[in-house]
Amino acid sequence: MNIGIVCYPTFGGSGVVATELAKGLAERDHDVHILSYARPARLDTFRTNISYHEVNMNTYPLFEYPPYDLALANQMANLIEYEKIDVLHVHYAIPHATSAYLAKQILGEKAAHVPLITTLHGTDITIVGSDPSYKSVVDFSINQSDGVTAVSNYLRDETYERFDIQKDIKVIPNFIDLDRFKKSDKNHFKKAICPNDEKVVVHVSNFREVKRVPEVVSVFAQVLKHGIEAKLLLVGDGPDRQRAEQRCRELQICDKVRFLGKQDQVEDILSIADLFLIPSGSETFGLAALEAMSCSVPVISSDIGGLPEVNVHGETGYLCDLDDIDCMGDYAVKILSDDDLHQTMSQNARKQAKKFEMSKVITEYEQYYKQCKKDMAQQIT
Ligand code: GMT
Repeated sequence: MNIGIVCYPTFGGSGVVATELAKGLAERDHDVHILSYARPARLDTFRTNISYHEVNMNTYPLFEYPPYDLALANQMANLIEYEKIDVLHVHYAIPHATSAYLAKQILGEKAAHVPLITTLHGTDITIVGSDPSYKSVVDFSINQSDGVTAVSNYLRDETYERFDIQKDIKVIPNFIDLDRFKKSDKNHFKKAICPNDEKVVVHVSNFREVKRVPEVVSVFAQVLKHGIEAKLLLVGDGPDRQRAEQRCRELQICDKVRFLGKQDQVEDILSIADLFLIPSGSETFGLAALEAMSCSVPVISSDIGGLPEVNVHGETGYLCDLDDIDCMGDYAVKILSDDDLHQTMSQNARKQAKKFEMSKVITEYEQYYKQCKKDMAQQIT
């Protein structure tokens, strides 16, 4: 198949899922065209059957806000007309699903055989998409898609709850490359970071408010309070970094906390981790948790959104009520001070990650593309 994939170029979340899907499809001999405003972080090396198309936006003195969605629609229409794509798959509804609808309208009959598939990822539904300033457009664009998928059961249910959706939403979960994300020997790194063989607690995110990074620091402080020698590695960057640094200063634990910034090889850091913390206020799936689990790292998360579909309480780690720092601190101490429990949970984490194995999920997407194409062909005749 000749597949168009539209995504954000981000280091995490939907950008990663879309790019890894593109790479997986290309390995199966599909031709893939990726459309984004910058080269996606995970599109690292040249591949013969992946073409990257950067969305070109002409600025003009009148535009205080250059209309990205229009430039995107224009380029999508070109992709359909000149690259002859069979399927247009957009990741994150805003504005991708809307631009895709417009592209198809522009082409009319010429695009009638090309299904528009929208994958809902998270805040496009739960936060920004539900905001009154976007809600009607999101509702409309989802309903105009020929196929709709969501990355968790929670997100599917939440979409039906918040919007007036007439379409079937198929759940296709996020996935993991088990060969890349596995525990490997990084002893030199561990020695450099933890010369006294301290335990390693890790958090990875884009440091937005919803990720609760200062709370990660507070949970970690409880670990130290219980006399456990440990280091906290914070991976990523974003708006809440300063608040997290401030929390370290308030708790006087800055010497135990390392801010590593954005990193490409997260699996190397996860390889030396003993525990992963993800106390998010909203999380439709929690890809970062899955990456940790695939590296055999137990997870402590908040009990919200799609996280319980990934992290199983008492098996792969623990789930606590939102913002219950004491609960997370107690469980962190429990895991880090009991070697047998830690080993069992590490093994369970890897086992659970295997349920989200990449090739299985890519096959689900391939089958869904075929199904949507078939349905469209029937509609036309
Ligand atoms: O909102 C974000 O953090 C970004 C967003 C995205 O679409 O890039 O992340 C969401 O999608 C990820 C991939 O499907 C999920 O693993 C995240 O849980 C989800 N984030 C939130 O719901 C906050």
